[in-house]
Amino acid sequence: MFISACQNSDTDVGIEKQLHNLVDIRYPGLVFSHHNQMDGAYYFHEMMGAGLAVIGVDGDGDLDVYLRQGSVNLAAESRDHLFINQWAESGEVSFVEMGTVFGIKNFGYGMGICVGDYDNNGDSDIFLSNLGADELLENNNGYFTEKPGPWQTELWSTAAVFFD
Ligand SMILES: [Ca+2]
Ligand SMILES: [Ca+2]
Ligand SMILES: [Ca+2]
Repeated sequence: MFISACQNSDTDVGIEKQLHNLVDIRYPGLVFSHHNQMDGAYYFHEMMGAGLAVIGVDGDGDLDVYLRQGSVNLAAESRDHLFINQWAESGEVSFVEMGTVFGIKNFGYGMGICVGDYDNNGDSDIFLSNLGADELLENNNGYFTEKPGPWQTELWSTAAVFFD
């Protein structure tokens, strides 16, 4: 994870420069590699990144991280990853990948993600946009189940948003 910070300095030629520093912030357990499943055919979607969401999935007050994966490979490392923050439990920010424990089964080629309480019951639900059928994951006491609906069409979606 990279955080960009700005500082004003270096006025050696009378022009104030803005220096941008990238700070590498690493937390234990938050390790992820995005796979685009490229095979030499140079498909357009292979050059696109994938979305992420910072979301409190388990209601313990610390923020967890959901990362999309760009592959339809069924291997575990090629699926979406849900990293559960251990801050509330241990007092230290560290993460454990627990996607399957929370019901995350995504096998689609991931593009975007948005989070909102679509059913207005107080917990955060997830919408996944894919190259192919999109997915609405309803939060049921911290366990996500896929809801069927018209979003399950074989179209290509990228960004998504819940709004009122
Ligand atoms: Ca949490
Ligand atoms: Ca936690
Ligand atoms: Ca909800």
